[in-house]
Amino acid sequence: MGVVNVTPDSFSDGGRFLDADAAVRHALALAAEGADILDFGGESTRPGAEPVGVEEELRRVVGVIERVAAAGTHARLSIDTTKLAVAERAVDAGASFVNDVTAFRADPRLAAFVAEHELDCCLMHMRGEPRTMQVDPRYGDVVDDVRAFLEERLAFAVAAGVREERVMLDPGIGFGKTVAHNLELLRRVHELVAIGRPVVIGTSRKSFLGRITGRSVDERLPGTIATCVQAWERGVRVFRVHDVAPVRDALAVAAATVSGRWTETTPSATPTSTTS
Ligand code: HH2
Repeated sequence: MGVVNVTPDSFSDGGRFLDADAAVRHALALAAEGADILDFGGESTRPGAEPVGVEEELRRVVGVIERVAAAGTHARLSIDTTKLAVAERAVDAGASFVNDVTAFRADPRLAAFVAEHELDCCLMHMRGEPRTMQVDPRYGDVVDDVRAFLEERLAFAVAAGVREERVMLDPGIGFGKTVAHNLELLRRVHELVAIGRPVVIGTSRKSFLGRITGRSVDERLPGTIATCVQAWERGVRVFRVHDVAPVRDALAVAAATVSGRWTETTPSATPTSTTS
């Protein structure tokens, strides 16, 4: 899942793709790198972020989704929103997947909308809301608490008519969690995989990687890859990342190493040298 943030204030790439042309180019580049899902967001959820109004969120994402859909990519188009009105317009524009970081809590009507239109969705765990979520987060056992939350939200979605096969679950790395909570969730992510739905993780460039490595936000790809490979080994199959090609390569090699099977791939661009 490649991240396309059409925002001025996202934590790692805010402002880079606010311009619609740049966002469309970026989305198509991520698809060409092998993203199977493109996740478009018009509202940052970074800690402390201020909410964005419906009109502004629509203005940022709808035209971009329309243009990417018109370009005819193989990738599914996902709308990262908590608002029904945004999901409705995004689906009209070509999206078929709803990624809701509140797991249908901000707007419970989203569940019926997803059911009615037979969309796929990702339900994520978050403690509190972005403005305050990093203020002294506490859990009993973080994995048990997140698991219970995700099971409850899955049951809510199913009761609203969403087919279980259409739901992915996400522990919400960095959403109301300390470094220790994030690491515990990753170490025991197989306990969430055991719920029986595909698990999504979004560790890409997040601050806990910077806390461990001392690296700034655009230097966290190696840390991101380490978490994706480790989570893949524990059963995670969907990775929400900013850098699609390097993560795909790392996962392809990890998968080949574990299974002993691989698909022979011919280099698309053979490096040229002026001395040979
Ligand atoms: N993380 C972010 C946003 N949406 N959705 C899911 N399912 N899982 C995540 O971990 C997740 C998410 C935050 O990352 P980003 O979109 O890069 O930043 P921002 O929220 O500042 O735009």
